[in-house]
Parts: sequence; C-alpha cells; structure tokens
Amino acid sequence: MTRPLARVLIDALADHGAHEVFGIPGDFALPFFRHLERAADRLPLYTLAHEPGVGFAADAAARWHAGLGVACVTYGAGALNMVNPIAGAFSEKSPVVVISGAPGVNESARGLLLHHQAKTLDSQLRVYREITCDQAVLDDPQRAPAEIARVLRSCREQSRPVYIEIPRDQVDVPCAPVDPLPPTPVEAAAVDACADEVLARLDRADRPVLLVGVEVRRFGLEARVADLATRLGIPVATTFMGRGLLAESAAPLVGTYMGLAGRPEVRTVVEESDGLLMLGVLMSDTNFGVSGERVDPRATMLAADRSVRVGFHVYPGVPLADLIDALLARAPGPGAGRAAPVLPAQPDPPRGLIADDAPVHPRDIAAGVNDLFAETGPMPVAADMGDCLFTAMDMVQTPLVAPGYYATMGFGVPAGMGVAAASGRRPLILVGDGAFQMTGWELATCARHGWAPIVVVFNNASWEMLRTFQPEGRYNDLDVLPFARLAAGLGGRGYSVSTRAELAAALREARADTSRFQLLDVAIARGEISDTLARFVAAIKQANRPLGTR
Ligand code: TPW
Ligand code: MG
Repeated sequence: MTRPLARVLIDALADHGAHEVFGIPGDFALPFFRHLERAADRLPLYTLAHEPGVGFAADAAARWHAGLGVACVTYGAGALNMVNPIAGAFSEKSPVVVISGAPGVNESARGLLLHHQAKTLDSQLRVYREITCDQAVLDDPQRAPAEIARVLRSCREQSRPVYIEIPRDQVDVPCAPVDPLPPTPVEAAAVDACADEVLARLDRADRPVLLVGVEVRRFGLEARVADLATRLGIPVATTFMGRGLLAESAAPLVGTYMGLAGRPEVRTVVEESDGLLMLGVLMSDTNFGVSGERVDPRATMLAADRSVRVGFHVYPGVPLADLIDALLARAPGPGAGRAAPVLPAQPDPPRGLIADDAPVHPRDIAAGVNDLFAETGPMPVAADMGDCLFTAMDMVQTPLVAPGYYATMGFGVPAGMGVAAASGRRPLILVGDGAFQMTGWELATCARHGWAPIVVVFNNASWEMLRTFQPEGRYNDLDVLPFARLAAGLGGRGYSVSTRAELAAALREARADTSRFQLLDVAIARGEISDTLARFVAAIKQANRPLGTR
C-alpha cells in the first residue's frame, strides 16, 4: 500500500518516537505543512516566530521525551537560520530531526538560480552535514523508505540531530511505508569482556565512584543506573550537563561535579577516586569545571558515543545500554555488594526568601523558586546561558534543560516552550536580559498554543557573565528595557521586581495566574552574581594562565 511521501515520513517520525513538530513554513515547505496539518492527530504542529526558536524548542522536546524532536523549516533562509540551535543539539547529543523543504527535483534541473539558494543548491545539505550525524534527500520515492529508516535509526542510536530534505514536488508522490530497522548489531562477546574488565576494576578500587552524564538521560537509562549504583554500593555524582539525573532515585548521590567551579566536597570524591566509571559523560570543560587534567586517566573508565575506554584502551561498538545491562547482570544482589558509602553532607538548597525591601541577589531568586517548588511540587526548568544557569545549581533538583556545554544564548525561552508542548506541564524559564533580547519574543506565540510558563528575567542591564571575565569593557553594558510592560503586549502578565518583597509577591501571583505567561522582570545590580558563577570564572581564568603560573 502506498501513501503520499509526506505522510509516510510523518508516520515514520511518530513510529520512531516523535510526539510533536515545531516549525515555520516557507514556499518550499508549504506542501509539506499541508500534510502536517492533516496529520495533527498523530503529530501536533506548533508554529513559532523565528527559526532559532524552532530549533531550540525541538531540542528541548527531544530532551524531555528522551525521544525524537522535530524541527520543520523551509529551504535556505529557514534552515540556515537554524544552524546554531542544531549545532548545539549536535554537541549536547539531542536527537532532533531537521526537515527542510527544498526546490522541486524538476525545478533544480533548470539551472536557474533559485531564491533562498546560498551558493549551490546543495550548500545547505553540506552545511548540515557538519552538524548532523546522518542525512537524506528524499528525491526518489523508491529509495525514500529505506533512507528514512536509516536516518531515523541513526538519530536514535547516536542521539544526535539528522537532516532530511524533501523537494517540494515529491511531497505527494506515492511511496511505500517505512519499515523501522532493527538495532545495529552489537558483538555480545565484546560487551561481556568489557563489563568483566570494568567490574574487576571497580572491585579492585578502594574509592570507586560513578559519574553520570547526559547520555544516561538521552537513552532513558536512569532507573537502571540507579539500580546499578545501589547494588554496587558506589557513590554517584552527576555532571553539570547531567544535573537532576537520578535525583528522585534511592542511589547514593554526592552532588553535581563541576571541577573547580563546583562544591569542594563533591570535587574531592570524584577527583580522588581510584576507580571512576563515567557513564555517558561529555568530556567538556564545563562538565569538568576546566579541571579535566585533575582526573587521572589511568583510573578512569568512560562509556560514551557507543564505545568504552578503560584506562588506555578502547572497546568500540559497545552502546551504553548494553554495557549497563551486562554490568547489572554481574552486579551483586541488593545488600550483597559493598556497604553503603559514607557521603559528604550536601548543603540544603537555600529556602525561605526574606520578603523585605532589600535589593534582589541571584541567591534570593534561588530561595524564592525553592519556596515556590515546595508549594507547587517541582516544575520543569529551562535555563538559558548566563548567571541564571549557575543560579539554577542552587535550586532544588528538578528536570532541567539547559545549554550547559554548548553554551548558546537564546535557548531558555523557546526551550521552555518546547518543554511546555512536550510535557503538558507548566515550566519555569530562567533567562538573562541579554539572552531575552535574542529570543524572548517567542513568548508572543504562547497564547495561541495555550502555554503559560513562568519566566524569570535576571535583569542586570548587562552581559554580566562576560563582564566577570573582562570587567573593564563598556560594551558589556545593556540598556534597561521595560520587560514587564512588554509582557502585556505579548499576551502575558508582567511584574517589575526590584526588592525581595516584590519578588515574593510576584512569585505568589504568578503561581496563581495560570491563564497566560507570567514574566518577572527582576532587577539585579551589576556585579551581584551567584557563588557558582564566581567559582566558574575564577577556574577558567586560572586554567587560561600561561603554563607554569597556575
Ligand atoms: C548566541 C557569548 C556568553 S554569556 C553572555 C554572552 C554575550 C552574556 C549573557 O548576558 P545575559 O546573562 O543573558 O544578560 P548574564 O547573567 O550574563 O547577565 N552569543 C551567543 N551565545 C553566547 N554564549 C555568547 C554570544 C556570551
Ligand atoms: Mg544580563
């Protein structure tokens, strides 16, 4: 049985774990959007205002579902506008499917320059090759089902973005359905040998530690990893990117490891381990608080990107899930492993915002949010880059999406909207005034989709994080914009907050009003930054000093 190629693609997306589509059409994508609207019962379509917002929302939805996020755009001006979010999704391993409309096969053959064309007709494909793990151009309905199956399997297995281009004259061409491919075969003997060696090393260690990172979430392995840690009796730290992982489990958690930027007691546990097993960890400077060299490679094991490095050798072709299953099969039963580890005390997150006339410090926002969560239960959080993300480290752990490694600004607002679509819950969005100026406009689309996030703008009239690196520049000064008043114009409700009492009141009212988005424009004096950001910047400055002076 055949169906229009567009419909075959939409069904395949849903069958591979997509739940919704974010997009902005253009003439090269209009025929595909007609099919999207007809298929809204399978995959609802959310249109936004600007393609970067589309990419960030799809990325956040993918993170939320631990499944596919879909971003659908037009050729050239649309797709190339989305390069930065997709580069971020690539580097943070978020499985986003980019679907771009394109000139028809018959138009391309005419040799004329077509509008939206950058250099050559395939310039866009070549740009995307660099930031996606697999690509397909659906210019042949005979081959299309196999191409779609391959690309969507790559997206899931590698948890990275993929690129699918659909020429506009192919959308209605009849096409056979997509048969999902079985998983890429894995050599069982290699997995067994690898698990044996990993366990032997953990057994030999006096101070074994598990460090868990984003892949654990991407591949839906949280429960299994928590079980493993509990049965082995090994303490678990999470990375910056993996913050929130296992928070709700019974696993022996030590906290978030951020090298020199994090809390010293967590750092000691991780860096002094003589058997450190890193599961799905991105070996980045932000994850390691620019102190990667402090972790001894001889004592570490790293499972990531479908391979496992043990000391100085590598087992290729061992996916994280397979390794964890093999470890679980070998782990002692509950209570039979090591005695439960003694963990350093974790400081309680700040609570009890004092509602007085003092100006607001970032830690007051953390306290106010923690108070809010104590009443509402934890809300999902989307954070942008900037001190808002570092302040989030003082908040009670909740599901968090943030550009912790790629560090792009502009992520927070559209990512929060992606979380709203994906979760059906009300998110909390943390964003700096600089980042808000990039993508804050997306809030205007909340009303039509029925989303009502609570948005907290850390308004220091400054690119403050940059000022922390380089204090003398006037170019880090921003104007004080009336974000609270703008909120009303965008269909939300705004609060202008400059004291702690106003912050407490605004949080209370924002919680009660679920009819539209709520924007708290919180004035923070320049120079007032979170402790975590202060440590982070000091660590980076230290790492960047010439060798011999560190
Ligand atoms: C797309 C470089 C990193 S942090 C920062 C800049 C410009 C300042 C952020 O200002 P904001 O937050 O949002 O007011 P805060 O707390 O520091 O005051 N362009 C992009 N991404 C990045 N990361 C930069 C520039 C940058
Ligand atoms: Mg700022």
